[in-house]
Amino acid sequence: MADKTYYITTPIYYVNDKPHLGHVYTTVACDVLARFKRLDGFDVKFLTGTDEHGLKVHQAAEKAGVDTQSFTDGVSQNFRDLTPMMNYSNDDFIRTTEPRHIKAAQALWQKIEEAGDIYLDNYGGWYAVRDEAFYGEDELTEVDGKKIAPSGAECEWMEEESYFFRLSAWQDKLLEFYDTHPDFILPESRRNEVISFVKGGLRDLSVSRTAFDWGVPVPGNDKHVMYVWIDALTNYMTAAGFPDTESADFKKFWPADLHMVGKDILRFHAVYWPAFLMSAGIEPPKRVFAHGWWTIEGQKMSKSLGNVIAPQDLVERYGVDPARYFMLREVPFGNDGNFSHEAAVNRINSDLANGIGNLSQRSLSMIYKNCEEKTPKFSDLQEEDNVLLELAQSKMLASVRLALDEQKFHSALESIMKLVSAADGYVDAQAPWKLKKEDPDRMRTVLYVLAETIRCLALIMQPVTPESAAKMLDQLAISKEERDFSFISKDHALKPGTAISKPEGVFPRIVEEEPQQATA
Ligand code: ME8
Repeated sequence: MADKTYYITTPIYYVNDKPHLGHVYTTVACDVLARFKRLDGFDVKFLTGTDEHGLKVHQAAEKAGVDTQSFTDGVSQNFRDLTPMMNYSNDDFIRTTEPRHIKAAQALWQKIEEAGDIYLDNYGGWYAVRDEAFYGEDELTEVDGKKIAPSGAECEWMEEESYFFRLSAWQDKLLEFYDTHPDFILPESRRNEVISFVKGGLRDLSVSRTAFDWGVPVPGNDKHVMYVWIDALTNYMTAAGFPDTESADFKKFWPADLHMVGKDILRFHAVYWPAFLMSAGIEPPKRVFAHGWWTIEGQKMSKSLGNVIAPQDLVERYGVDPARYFMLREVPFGNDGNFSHEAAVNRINSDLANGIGNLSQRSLSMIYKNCEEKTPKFSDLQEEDNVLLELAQSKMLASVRLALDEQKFHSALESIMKLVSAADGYVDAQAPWKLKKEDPDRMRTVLYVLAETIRCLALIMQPVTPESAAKMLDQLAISKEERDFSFISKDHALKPGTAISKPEGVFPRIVEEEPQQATA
C-alpha cells in the first residue's frame, strides 16, 4: 500500500437543478488531480456527490409537483451519470439523504453541542433561499422594495426559534489558524478576503430551522432540522467513515488534503467549516481552493437567459478529452473565465489536433513506414537529442507536479505544451524525411527520440485526456503496468525493436461548418 495518501473532494451539488458546465469544471479539476496523484504513487480518495436537503431543494421539488425524495433521486442521478459521461474516477458518490450521512451529521452536531458551542434562541434574520444563507442588514441593498444580498439573491425575513452556533467565539482562533496554515486558503487573493471578513467580526450562526422538515433532525429535538450547510459540510467526513474516527479510512484520509470549491461558497468552507471542526475537536482540512466563475459568451450562465451549457453539449461538440483539456487550459485556475465556442475550437485545434496529435501522428507514421513497424534502434545520442529527452523524461514531470500542487492547471498544461513545441522544433531541425537517404542511422535515432518523447507525453497527459493518452500508449505498445509516473524516466525508456500498431489520429481537428448564407 502506498504510504502517501491524498483525499480530494468536490462540493456536493444541490439537486434543485440539472448539472451544467460550472459543476463539470470543478469535478474535472478534481478528477485530474486525483488521477495525477494516483499515477504519482499516492493512495487516493476522490469524493463527489449531491446536497439534497434544505429549503431550496424542497421548493424545487414542490415546483416540479413531485415528492421531495423522488425529486432528489432523479436529479442526483443526473449528477451520478456524469461519472461515465465526463470520465470521472471518483471513488465514492455521497448523497446527504443516505443513513450513513445522517448519522455522521448528528454525531458532529452532538460533539459541537457537548463543547458548549450550540445554544437555543429566537431569531429574526434575512435569508436568501438561493444561497441557503442569512445576511446582515448592513450587507443588503434595496431594489424595488426587495432586499438583495451581495450575491444578487433575494432575501426574505425569517423569524423562528433556532439553535445557534457560537461562531463569534471562534474569531481569534480562526485568525490564528489562517496564520499558522498559510496554504489553507488558495488563491492568495481569496485568502485575504476571508481574513478581512473574519477580522470584521463574526456573528453567531443560526444552525437549525423549524419552518420545514426536509433536513437532518436535530438530535434530541425533532421540531428542528439542521441548517443545510452544517449538514452538507459534514459529507466530507461521512465518506471517510465518521463518526468512526478509529476506522482505517478515517485515520488514513482525514484531514482531507483538498476541498475544491467555487468562490461562491468559500466562506462556508474557510470560515464555518474549520470553526465547526475545531469546536468538535477535529482537525480541519489542509486546503480549500476557490476557483472562479465561468460566464458564457460574456454573460453569466443562467436558466432564464437560456445560455446554460449542458455537459452533454460539451461532449457532443468537442469530445470528452478535448472538453476536459480546454476547461483547464483556457483560464488560469482561480480566475473567472468566459466560455466561447470559438475559443474552445481554437484551443483544441491548436494544442491538441495540431500540437500533440500532429506530432504523434507524423512521428509514429514515419516509424511505421520506415522502421519496419518497430521502435527504431538508436546510436550516438547528440546534444539536441539529450536536451529533448531530458525535458521529456525528467524536467516536465517536475514542473507539472509543482504546478499541480498549487492547483495551477493552466501552468501544468503549459509546461506540457512546451515539450510539444520543443519536439516540433526538433523534427523541423532534424528533418528525418531528408535523413532517410542521407543518413538512415541518424534518421532512426531521431525517430527513436521522438517516439520516446511521445511516450512521456502520453503518460503525463493521462490525467487530463485519459482515453486519448491510453490510445497513444497502446500504439506504442506500452503495457498497462508501465503507465504510472515512475515510468517517466530514462530508466524506463522505450525498448528499440518493439512492434508498434498502425498509427491512427488521436485528436481530430474540429472542422467548423461554413455559416449558411442568408437567402432572401
Ligand atoms: O453551493 N462557474 O451547490 P451548487 C464555475 N450544495 N463553477 C460553477 C459555476 C460557474 N458558473 N456554477 C456552479 C452548493 N459552479 C452547495 C455546496 S458543499 C458542502 C455544498 C460550481 O449546486 C462551483 O464549484 O450551487 C460552485 O461552488 C458549485 O458548483 C456550487 O454548486
